[in-house]
Amino acid sequence: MAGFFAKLSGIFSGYSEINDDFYEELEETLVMGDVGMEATEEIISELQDKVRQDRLKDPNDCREVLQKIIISHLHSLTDDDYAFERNKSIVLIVGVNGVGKTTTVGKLAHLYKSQGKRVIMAAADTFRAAATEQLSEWAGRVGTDIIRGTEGGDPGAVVYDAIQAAKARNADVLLVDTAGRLHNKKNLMNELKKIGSIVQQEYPDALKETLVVVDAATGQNAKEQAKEFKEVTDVSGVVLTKLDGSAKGGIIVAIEEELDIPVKFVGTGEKVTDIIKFDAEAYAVGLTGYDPAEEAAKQAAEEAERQAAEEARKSEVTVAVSGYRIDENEVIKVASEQEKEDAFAFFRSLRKD
Ligand SMILES: Nc1nc2c(ncn2[C@@H]2O[C@H](COP(=O)(O)OP(=O)(O)OP(=O)(O)O)[C@@H](O)[C@H]2O)c(=O)[nH]1
Ligand SMILES: [Mg+2]
Repeated sequence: MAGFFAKLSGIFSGYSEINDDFYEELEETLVMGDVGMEATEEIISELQDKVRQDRLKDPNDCREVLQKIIISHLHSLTDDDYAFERNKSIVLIVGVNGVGKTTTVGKLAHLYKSQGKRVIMAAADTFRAAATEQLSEWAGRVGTDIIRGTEGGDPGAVVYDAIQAAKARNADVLLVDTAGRLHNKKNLMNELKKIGSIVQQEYPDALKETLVVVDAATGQNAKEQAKEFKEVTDVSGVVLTKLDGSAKGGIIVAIEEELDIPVKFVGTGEKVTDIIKFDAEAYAVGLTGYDPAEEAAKQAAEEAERQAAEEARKSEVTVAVSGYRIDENEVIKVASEQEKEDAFAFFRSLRKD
């Protein structure tokens, strides 16, 4: 990730004026960072408008503007977007193979369990050998119940059983791990539709959240995958995994801009605690290097320094004034023998003129 973030936030100090080269490098960096052509062009054009309008001259002044523009291209997530966390809910974790679905189930289970919620996992990836084992390991590690099916069995049946268990055990959150690969894509999508209708039928009073997991390292493919899932299921959010190892990360803007799905979680590593809720402001701050909190702290520090300098200057003035005080007694009192002689010599010489 450092690649894109460091590069973008470093551009501003590399130019002494806002010129075509500056815009070009900015554009290239955004595109290379996976922001995508569409969003990049809009962002640059909005920046140019604002620069013209406010007659900005210093590239550094673009940081704040760009930060705000980026935020405006992202969803501002509210509590409503995470309503499933506060209500009885079923969370379907979907995505193609290897993106980090099972790991995300483990991380979310840990997160909610640590908040005192009753969590149940459903191992609905019955297709891949060892998938259920992998989820069972997570369940053991986190300390949650897990509903398992048989390998090659019907994922719909697992979801059905899990819903009955969730009702019987009064679970707060039911997390469903699904397969990333079936015999073909059509099968996969059909399976998800089937799971969706079982949920609708069996658990209508639970809030349904469908999170599509995509891997940051796959760039534009991540966006395409999210799009395909959006077409067949009610995707309510994206989990972007492996942002820790990615030199990019602009795909968040592309997904939100082009697909209009909010990124709700970001995977930041392989550990159970390596998941964060996405925050548009923190993201834009990281990207542009313009940090209002840091800026305020810097200004406060500068003001304190200025005041200290002012105090120092005042006391210097006092010294200077007292040093030149036209008070012979005072001068005599503070001056050394030599200085006294010099003063006398001076006044003597004046007298001679
Ligand atoms: N660095 C990093 N690795 C991650 C993250 N999330 C998942 N992984 C790793 O990605 C690999 C695949 O994760 P899984 O959770 O098995 O992915 P999956 O989508 O369930 O895969 P299938 O079940 O095969 O479809 C594992 O090695 C995880 O440790 C993340 O946020 N950061
Ligand atoms: Mg899996």
